[in-house]
Amino acid sequence: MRIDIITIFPDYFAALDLSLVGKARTRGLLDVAVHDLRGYTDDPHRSVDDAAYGGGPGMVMSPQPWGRALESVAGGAGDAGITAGRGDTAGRGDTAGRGAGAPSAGRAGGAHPDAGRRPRIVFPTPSGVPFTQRLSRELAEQAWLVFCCGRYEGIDRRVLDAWADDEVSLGDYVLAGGEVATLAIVEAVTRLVPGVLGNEESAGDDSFSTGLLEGPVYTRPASFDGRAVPDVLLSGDHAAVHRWRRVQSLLTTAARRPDLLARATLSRDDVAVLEAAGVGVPAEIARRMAQ
Ligand code: 6GU
Repeated sequence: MRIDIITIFPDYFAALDLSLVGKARTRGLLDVAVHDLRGYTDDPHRSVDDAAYGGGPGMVMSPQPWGRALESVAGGAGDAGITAGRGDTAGRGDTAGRGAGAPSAGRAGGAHPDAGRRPRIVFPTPSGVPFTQRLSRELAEQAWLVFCCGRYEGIDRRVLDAWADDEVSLGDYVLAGGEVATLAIVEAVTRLVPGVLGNEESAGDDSFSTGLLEGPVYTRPASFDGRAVPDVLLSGDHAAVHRWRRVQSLLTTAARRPDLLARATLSRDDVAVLEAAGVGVPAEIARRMAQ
């Protein structure tokens, strides 16, 4: 997978040298390039923002540096000023008629194998749609992602209209910019790329892949500070361990994210566990169970 990141703070992305992502880069599974937006300015002050039309506090990121950066990084993937937004009409995966994406400066090895293909272009923003494990899985199937990190009050709308495939938010709070959000999204996506995690199975049990939160986990020692590991985990009874984990998952989800329970696929046993725990089973589930 190829990942390009456009930002005014390239240093944030030093973290991508570490851990799983760093290892995957070394092993050639990921090709990450970070581009400084100020490198695409044409004034001596290398300015990237200006006052908002219509007034109000805060600055807006100017369209010209973004246009130049995206033209350079993503090639002919923009709509070149055509009226409809890319997200509305541009066919995903449609590469026909789009210019070859020029490999970015500084990328080793000359022409990239993905040059000429169309990237999926993501703008993290608190005004975006929620970033979920489902979207993470979808992005993990792409050969090429471009992340555009906004700052200040946001990026001039015309840049997004021309280039954005996805505008995504991490949650209902406001970060100072898209950099930390991009790091989070890159980590969530790349660990789903085959070969990156190393242990392909562990992604399958994660919170959200089952629609429920994961319950607690334990390792040695069996007693720590007077706190014992639940007996069942030491029993060697795999079926009992499996049942216990499902119960913990249900109870954790009921306590912390009851909204997820309403959408999860629950068995009759699951519903019985929740009722025995005195958890109100969502009406929608109870209705489905009654059928
Ligand atoms: Cl994606 N960006 C910013 N700036 N703030 C956020 C966010 C994204 N998601 C939640 N808060």
